[in-house]
Amino acid sequence: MSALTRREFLKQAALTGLALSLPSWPATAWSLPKKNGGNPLPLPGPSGLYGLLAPEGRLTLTAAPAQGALPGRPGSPFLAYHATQNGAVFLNPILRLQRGQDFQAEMVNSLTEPTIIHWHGVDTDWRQSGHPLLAVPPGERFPIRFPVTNRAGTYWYHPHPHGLTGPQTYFGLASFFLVEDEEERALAQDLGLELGLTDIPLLLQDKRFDAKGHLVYAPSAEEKFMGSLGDTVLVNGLDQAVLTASRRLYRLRLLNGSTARIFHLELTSQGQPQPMVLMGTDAGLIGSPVSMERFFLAPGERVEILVDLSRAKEGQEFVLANRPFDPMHQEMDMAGHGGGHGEAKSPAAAGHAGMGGMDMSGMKMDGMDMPGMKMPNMKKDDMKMGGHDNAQGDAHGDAHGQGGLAEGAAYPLLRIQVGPGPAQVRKIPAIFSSLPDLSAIQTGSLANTRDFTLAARGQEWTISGLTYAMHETPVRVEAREPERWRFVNQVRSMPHPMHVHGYPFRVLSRQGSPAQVKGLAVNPSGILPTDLGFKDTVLVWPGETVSLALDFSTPDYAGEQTFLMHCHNLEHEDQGMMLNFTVAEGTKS
Ligand SMILES: [Cu+2]
Repeated sequence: MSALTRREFLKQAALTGLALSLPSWPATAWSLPKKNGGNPLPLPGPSGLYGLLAPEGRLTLTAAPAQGALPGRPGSPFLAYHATQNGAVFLNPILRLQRGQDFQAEMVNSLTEPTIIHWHGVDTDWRQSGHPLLAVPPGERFPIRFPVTNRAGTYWYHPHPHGLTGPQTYFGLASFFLVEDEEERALAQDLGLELGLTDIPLLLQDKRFDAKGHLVYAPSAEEKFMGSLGDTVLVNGLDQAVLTASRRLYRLRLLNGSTARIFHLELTSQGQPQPMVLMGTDAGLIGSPVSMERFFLAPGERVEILVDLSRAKEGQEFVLANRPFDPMHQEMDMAGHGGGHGEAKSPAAAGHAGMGGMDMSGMKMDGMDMPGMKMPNMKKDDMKMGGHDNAQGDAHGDAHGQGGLAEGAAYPLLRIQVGPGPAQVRKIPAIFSSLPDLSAIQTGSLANTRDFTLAARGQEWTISGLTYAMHETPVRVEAREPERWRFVNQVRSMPHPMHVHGYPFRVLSRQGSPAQVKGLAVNPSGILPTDLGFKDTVLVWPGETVSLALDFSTPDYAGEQTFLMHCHNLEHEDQGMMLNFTVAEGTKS
């Protein structure tokens, strides 16, 4: 049995093996009727799937099958973190923590393969961060304990066993880890926001279902290289979701929990773009509000936006949608071979293709001005690309659309329907947070600069020419000082969302950005609105160099640390686009 076949076998076993030993989740609770052409958006309640759970004491999180827990998919395999508190039963609870709290839990592995929880973006000593070295075998437990020291923000948790992060996350193991602090509480009160009602976590994940409505995940070699895309986008576990809203302010906390899909989000009403006010990024509030019309959200990233519906009319509909963009899968471009991707299997699939190494952004097609845009359902043959040879890269029209949803296509994610009732007007404050000024970092001394090159080697992705070796530490941070890290993506590449464990970072600059990205920049350094806050995951486009500032003195963990940096395209991560880095002992040692 080859390693991959064996892995596939283990995965299937994980999904079925323990189903009998745990009570099956009542599927009928989620057999939701479609209403107004959509499904009511599941909002986090006091229990159940994605219920709100503020831990009191020590929590048990059991990673286990939860067949039928996915709304409207009664027979589908699913995995979830099971928890109970005060008699309430939760699956994938949205954990709600207060800064300063001592978080205590125990993970129980009731899968049939190793697992471990990564607290994504959360400050934890490396031994608590879900390093794959610490994955526990089936039937075993892992103690979790750390003080919550992060600033308030939308963090999350998901598995991190090496080679299995993609399938375990895909089959359901993921949820939010929301931290609150004084600043956050004051702001929420000011804006009249209530978590679960008007402050809504939205988990965005694309999935693929078979004819029976069962989740499937079986990426081909090509999909492991490119990332596996689903044909249905779920919001909090449900597709075609509709939120019935009041005429007031809403905060949406968007988390891209897909394995590979990048979203390019906009809000429209009656075909017109509507402003979204950026409030926070991966690791908490930004300094001041920024109005945006669109933004990219890559796997692992979070964005918090405010949507003001106080001036909307009763019955008015808003749509949170993916806006067409060039996914820039350029890994084969310019080489003239274009092999390995096969022919486009359908017109829709062609929409996933890269554009022959050319920066399509801003190009004119048939007289149309298409800034950073392509026609998702257009056959290559139909495209006339004046002045460019379109011959090469044609075989590039891969089948990533998988008969459905090309990454750069236009499609709705969530519809918001405005209900009756009086308007409640709240003023958005001019300042959200006393975020440290970026210029202080730029002018300050960055002790060291490290470059990490992102490139393909054959059918695998590498970081500075390396792939993951569990027991090797190719990157050693010897002094706990601020450093500049630069992710340098090749032109003949694809977008890689790079995630660094253990230390939040600030984005200093973007160079060589494609036009569809550059057009969003807020300053001469090329950074985007969604780069303005603290981050833990940053999307690096083909040809781009993204510079980050990391401060290895904060948090000041005790003893030498061994953290990970990796691509958060989970197929890439599982295939080894990941490195260990160590940080030398600090003052606490
Ligand atoms: Cu990647």
